[in-house]
Amino acid sequence: MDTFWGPDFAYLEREDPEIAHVLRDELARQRGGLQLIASENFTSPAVLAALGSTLNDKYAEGYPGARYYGGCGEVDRAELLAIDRARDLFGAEHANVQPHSGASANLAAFAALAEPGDVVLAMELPHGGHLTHGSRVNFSGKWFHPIGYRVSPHTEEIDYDEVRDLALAHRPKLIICGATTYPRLIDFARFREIADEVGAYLMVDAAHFIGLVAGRAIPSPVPHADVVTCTTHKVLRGPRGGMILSRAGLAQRVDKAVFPFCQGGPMMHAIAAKAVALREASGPSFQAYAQQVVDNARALSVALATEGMRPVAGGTDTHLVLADLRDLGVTGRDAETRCDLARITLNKNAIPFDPQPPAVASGIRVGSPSVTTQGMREDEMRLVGRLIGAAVRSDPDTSAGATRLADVADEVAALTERFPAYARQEVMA
Ligand code: DSN
Repeated sequence: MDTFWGPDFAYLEREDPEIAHVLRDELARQRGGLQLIASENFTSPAVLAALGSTLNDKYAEGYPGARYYGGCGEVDRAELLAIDRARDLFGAEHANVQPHSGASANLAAFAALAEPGDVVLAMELPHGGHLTHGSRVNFSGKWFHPIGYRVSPHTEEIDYDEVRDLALAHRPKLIICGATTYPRLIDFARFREIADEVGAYLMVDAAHFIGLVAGRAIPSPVPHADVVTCTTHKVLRGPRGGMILSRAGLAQRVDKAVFPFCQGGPMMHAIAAKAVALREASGPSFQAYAQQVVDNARALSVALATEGMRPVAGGTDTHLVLADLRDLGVTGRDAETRCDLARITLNKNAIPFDPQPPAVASGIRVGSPSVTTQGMREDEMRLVGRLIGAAVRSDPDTSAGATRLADVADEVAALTERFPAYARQEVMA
């Protein structure tokens, strides 16, 4: 008897060759290029197995032991394991593992901690924040009253005195720290002091760096925050999804905000996969991985600087580098396109006080989580920096540039062959 009905690629190929083709091509793309999007990673076969399982089929609105459907005994066990593992790994009093994404987790955190119209103090999007931190095109900016803080024009780091001044002037209900494009450490204790001074809740959006916290490579926000929201698919290397950690006193409010306020049925296959990833992240090998992610990002930052791409904020303490390309006279948009032609996947990104609109941007953001999962180290980062520099300087509309981009693509292929993604054949034949 089957004990597990797992991903069967041959079956999919027979049933739906068109979609099977897409899956095959995506695997080839991931294997054949450098994946430097700072928010991506390669999940393990065990995580993918849990995702591709029959837990997908189960409706389980509610929480373990208190569901609105029968037959939830098995999925309850998965969710309880995920909750226990999250609490243990992060030393959190409470964990909710149901948010479908980081944005859903943030919506629920707002719902738990604030009312529409309340003042929320958070980092502005062009300075490294997130859409859900008060952007006018998002619920957070439409339903709440956002006040934005910026990085200092001198250091390109958070100016904590400015944050305090804004907090004292605007008396926010909620203060948010945590960013998508901020390469330096955040002083959570300082944010806690400011929040206490004005009687605000402190929410840390740890989506980008929670994996580094899990791996003990950077300090944890958990002791300082009322609520920590995060994703599970970035450095943490789990399934696409979200999670909320909180103080015990906020547990009920957080749980009710996730379900029934923001979401209906939880994705039990994703929750099982979160449990798998949290277990993987709790061992010493993940700590070594997380430290290597930071070491690699630092090496990449130095290599990009050597190529004339100025690291914003002077470098990095985390998994990502934001590089200013203005000295090369190339926009972020052109750099992204050129790198793509050389099989280097990264994203254009606004730099602080960017003179360009976001769709053009003056910078690129690069991250080390995926290449570190492939086993690359500092030597390879120096090579990757050189390849990015060569690609960014090559204009594909000239024959010399097109030739150079093809040469870089060959060098990328040689590198990824030495450090293959998904080398183990059990993922897909
Ligand atoms: N889209 C994510 C990122 O790339 O940073 C944040 O939501």
